[in-house]
Parts: sequence; C-alpha cells; structure tokens
Amino acid sequence: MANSRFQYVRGFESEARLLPNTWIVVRIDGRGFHKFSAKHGFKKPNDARAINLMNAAAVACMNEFPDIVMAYGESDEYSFVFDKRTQLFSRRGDKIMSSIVSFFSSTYVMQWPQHMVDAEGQPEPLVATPHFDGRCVLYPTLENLRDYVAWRQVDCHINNLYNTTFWTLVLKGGLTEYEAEQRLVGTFSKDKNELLFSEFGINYNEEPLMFRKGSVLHWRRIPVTVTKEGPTSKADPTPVVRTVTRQKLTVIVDHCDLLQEEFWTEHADVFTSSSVYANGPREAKGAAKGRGRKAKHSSETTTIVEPKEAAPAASEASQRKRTAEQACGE
Ligand SMILES: Nc1nc2c(ncn2[C@@H]2O[C@H](COP(=O)(O)OP(=O)(O)O)[C@@H](O)[C@H]2O)c(=O)[nH]1
Ligand SMILES: [Mg+2]
Repeated sequence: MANSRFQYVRGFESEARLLPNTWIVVRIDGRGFHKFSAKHGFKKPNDARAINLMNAAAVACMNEFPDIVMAYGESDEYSFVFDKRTQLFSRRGDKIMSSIVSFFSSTYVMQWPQHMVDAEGQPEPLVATPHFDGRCVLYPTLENLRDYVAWRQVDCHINNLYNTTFWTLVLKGGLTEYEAEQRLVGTFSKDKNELLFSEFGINYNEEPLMFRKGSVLHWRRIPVTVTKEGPTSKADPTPVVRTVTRQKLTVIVDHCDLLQEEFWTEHADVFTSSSVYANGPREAKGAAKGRGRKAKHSSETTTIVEPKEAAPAASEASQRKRTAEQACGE
C-alpha cells in the first residue's frame, strides 16, 4: 500500500483477534428465509433440494477452509467449527466470519441450478437474492462446544416435530393454518407423535434422518485407487500399469446424533488434541500449519453416507446418552 499523508486513517481500523486456543464457531443464518422459501415454492415442511443445496455450500466451505473440523446445518443455518489451533487470518474474527458468509452465499447461488430442479429436471428460477448473516462465537472447552452443537440439534428436533405435525394437519388433515396452530397449543412431543401416528399413520421416527437430525459434516479418510503408467524400473523402461491406493481426506455429510458418544469417540483425535500453546507460540504456529490438510484434499469430493440410526451410547454413564429427542425438555 503506497504511503501518503492520508495513511494515518489506517490507525482507525481495529483488528480484533480471537482468543487463542478456543473453538471458533461461525454460525450463519439465511436472512428473511421465511419469505425467500415461500417465494421459491420450497416444499413444506422440508424441501430436500434446499437442504442439499445448503449442504453442498457447506461442503464447499470446508474444502476451501480446511481448518473447519466439523459443521452442523439445519433449516437456513449452518455452524462451522474451526480447529482450536487455527491461525487462519491470524484469528481475525471479522475476516474469518465475512469470508465464510461470502463464500457460502456465492456457492449457494452458483449451485442453485444443480439442486433446485423441478420434476422434469429443469432448474427453478432464482428470483431473489439469498444472503446470510454471520457471527463468531468462542467456546473454551470441548464440553461447551458439544453443548453448543447439541443445542442446535435439539432446536432442529423441536422445530421439525412441530412443523411436521403442523403441515400434516394442514396438508393432509384439511385444517387451516390457524386451526392447526390452535390444535397444537400446549402439546408436548409425545402428543405430537401420538397425533401423527393415530390420525395419519405417520411414525415420526421413520421420517428422514436429514430432517430430524439436521446435517453433520466431518472429514474422513477414504481409500482412493488410481492407476498409473510408468517405466518398470530405472534400468527397464518398459511401461507398466500400477494401481495405487491412497487415503484421501473427504468431507462426509452425515445425520448422526450429536448427543450420543459415537461421533465424539470416532473423532477423538480432532477434538481432544492437546493445546499447542503449551510449549510456546513458536511451536503453536508450526503445529497449526502442520495439519497440512489443504494440500491433501484440495479436490472437492463429497461422499454421502447412508443414514444410520444412532447406536446406543458406547460408554460412560454421562448425560450425553440422551438423544436429541429426549433432551428437548418436553
Ligand atoms: N418450506 C420450507 N421453508 C423452509 C425450509 N427451510 C427453511 N425454511 C424457512 O426458513 C425459515 C428460517 O427460520 P428463520 O431464520 O427464523 O427465519 P427468517 O428470519 O425469515 O430467515 C423457516 O421459518 C422457514 O420459513 C424448507 O425446507 N422448507
Ligand atoms: Mg433465517
């Protein structure tokens, strides 16, 4: 930046850096999505196309910013959890948050035509500007972080059970929206489950996991086999074809229960890694960069795993054995 007599205005800028050694969560939320979804005819209560589009934009964010260790999405919101040790933008909160919001929004628009297609496979026109707000929140302990994502997943459950019952009453039961709302006043989870089952034969627990649990994005090493052609050896130039299998870090879209132990046990290496600040900032810097994910998984492969029901809690008589449904306080 060229020096001039106006240079001094730079001093008015603040560069707040986020506290070291804390989990950075960037939560983004669609602005005015109630209106946006109505304008684009999203299916009620859930539009799988729109959710897959949100997931695709979030996968792209993880590939672009590999220090994101996991992400959780429901409805029009997504939470991105950064590695505790990340040195991205020297931990400048404004830059981290605005980059995620901007990258997510642009990807949402770019990928709209692939996901928002009608029954004939034709893209629905995009007639409004989707945009998202964002915030950075810091969590000092793994317990706080787990409670944060549990909070979002329980929110997903409460909203989805209500919306599923509400729209079933309207679309299948012929009630007006006002009548459906009145019908649900004062009801608990068990009442809504019972209503769905006894009046409409719907077992809520058989509704798609993506709707009930939201989407959990995380990294997994996937074996990838490639064929290579080259000389047999230095001495023998005869070409030979070899197959090589590599472990490739890939973003997985899952719908597991984050209130259970299973996810946290599977990813213990990521979530329980010790503080790199213990041995001073020099080592911290090296270690944070040492993850080296970027180079290894620069291509944007996505694997969708088959949804599986949450397994019973593995160990520990902890509160976390409760599922999102049980924890909703109803
Ligand atoms: N029909 C439909 N609406 C959705 C879907 N996902 C999100 N929405 C809408 O987006 C809103 C998101 O909630 P909120 O952020 O509180 O509302 P906002 O302030 O209007 O963005 C929901 O209330 C729905 O109206 C979907 O899959 N189908
Ligand atoms: Mg919103």
